[in-house]
Amino acid sequence: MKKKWWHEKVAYQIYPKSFMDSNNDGIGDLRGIIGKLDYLQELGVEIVWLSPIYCSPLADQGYDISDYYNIDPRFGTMEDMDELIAEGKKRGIGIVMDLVVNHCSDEHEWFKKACEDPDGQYGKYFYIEDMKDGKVPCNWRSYFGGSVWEPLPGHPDKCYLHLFHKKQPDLNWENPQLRDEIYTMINWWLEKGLAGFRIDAIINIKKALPWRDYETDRDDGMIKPQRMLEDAVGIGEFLGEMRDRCFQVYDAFTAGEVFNEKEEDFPDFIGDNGYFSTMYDFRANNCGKSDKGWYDRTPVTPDQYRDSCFFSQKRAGDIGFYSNIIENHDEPRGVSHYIPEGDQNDVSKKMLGTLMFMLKGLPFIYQGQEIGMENTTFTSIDQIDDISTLDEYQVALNAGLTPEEALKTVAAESRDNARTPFQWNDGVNAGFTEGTPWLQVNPNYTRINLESQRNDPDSVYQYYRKLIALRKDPEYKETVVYGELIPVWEDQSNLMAFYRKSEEKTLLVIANFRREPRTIKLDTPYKKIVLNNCPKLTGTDSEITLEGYQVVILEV
Ligand code: TEU
Ligand code: CA
Repeated sequence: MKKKWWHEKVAYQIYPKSFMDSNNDGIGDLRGIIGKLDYLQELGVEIVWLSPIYCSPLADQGYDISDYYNIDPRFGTMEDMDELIAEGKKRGIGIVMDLVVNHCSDEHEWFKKACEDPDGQYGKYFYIEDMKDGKVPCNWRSYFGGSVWEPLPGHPDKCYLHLFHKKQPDLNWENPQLRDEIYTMINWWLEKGLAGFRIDAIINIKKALPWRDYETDRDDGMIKPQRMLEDAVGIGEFLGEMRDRCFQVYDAFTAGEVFNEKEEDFPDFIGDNGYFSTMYDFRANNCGKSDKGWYDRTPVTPDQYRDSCFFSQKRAGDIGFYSNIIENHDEPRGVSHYIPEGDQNDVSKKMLGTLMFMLKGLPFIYQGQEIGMENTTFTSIDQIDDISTLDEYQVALNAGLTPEEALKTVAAESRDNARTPFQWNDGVNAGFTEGTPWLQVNPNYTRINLESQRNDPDSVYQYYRKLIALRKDPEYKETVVYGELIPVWEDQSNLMAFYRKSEEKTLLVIANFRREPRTIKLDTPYKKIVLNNCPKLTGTDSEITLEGYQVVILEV
């Protein structure tokens, strides 16, 4: 594996709508982010990905772009963006934008023109088909529910494809002219000095053609798009082209949001000269998911968590770097999701953080994770804004759950859990805005907020700073960043332990992933405690007793 400029860094995801509101309209914005750059520098992150801020009707919170070349006025101006890039650079922070090119918005000029003239140039930018006897071309279900086909406005005899929401028409990557448009746009942004892109839902750009029905997986007669992806071949031609014509030219950092890639293609994605620099490891997040919907999801056990992480680690091996996460804007908060109720506290939060940071790969913090933000409470479906959650609520009702049960299941999984405003302090609206926040602040902000943690050496925040500092520490850097990962004691339930081994050093990470204490006999005595999420470590240098959710990094 070739060493890359970004390997040693720590990355951070900002969800702009919920980070910091500078003008009190209730919506986070670019000036809000600029005002918090010093904070991000203090934390120690050097790559910052912004979820989309382009012009958008915000049907899917900006993942429906109506103009790739402009900033949505709710988020700010192009001058603000240029300033953010420049101010970031001064602080050693590279700004990464979201690249959403599987689809655009139905309010994009291209789509409007396609509706005007489906047989013209812009009609070919999309997938537009004739209805045959009122029937759509195939039985695929959109990721957000319902058919992937929607009647084309103004042309009731035609329909267009949308794998996501009907306000997100899929772009036709088979059309070289469309691909040219996209590459020009990417390079226009890179030319501005962006560090790179996070690349949205990218596996979906290659469809299995011609359209065909598959065997249904629910009572609705439809089938999830993932089935079609199994049959789609040739995505590499598009991704290789995009790399060569855009990313490679600028040595840009790219993080792919890749699901459902083919096993044998993995090295092509993130190996040396891969399509992307890195891709997210979603294996643990996907544990317990059900084809039936969120309501049928089962909780992730500590052993499943560990096995998922180790599986991915083995897969990435010496090929490339995964980006490791416990949560993002599409997931519930990691601590609420992976730690049983009653055990969600500073100790278990620090444990999850330590495991994430000590896996091989690029640690990617999601905003608020560093202060231990948790899932919020939803007492009514009206408090939920997210289209995916609203769809899953309907799916749960259709399956026969009562409204109360349906709300309970989707509240635990809702993407809005991660999208509540950042909790800066215990003042009005957690210091996020003086206006009315677009999504309610988590009521626990008086207890969990940055201000109360900033000067507390034992806080989750200060612990994350230590994790980040360890990754940069000249003494440990080589081992933490590049050391081989060797799992140990995998036969012990609720224990996640592994060595990180370089030529100079060996570190041993041991996490007691349960409430009860446990005693562990080490293979060799340890020399030093490098990090500990509890005040002390009981035992001797070769036999230690860990408290519930205690994690230690030992030098052996
Ligand atoms: O997500 C793509 C995706 O496939 C999953 O995240 C999933 O469909 C979704 O979370 C269902 O709840 C990306 C973005 O991260 C997400 O926010 C967007 O909604 C989606 O693409 C469409 O652009
Ligand atoms: Ca604002």
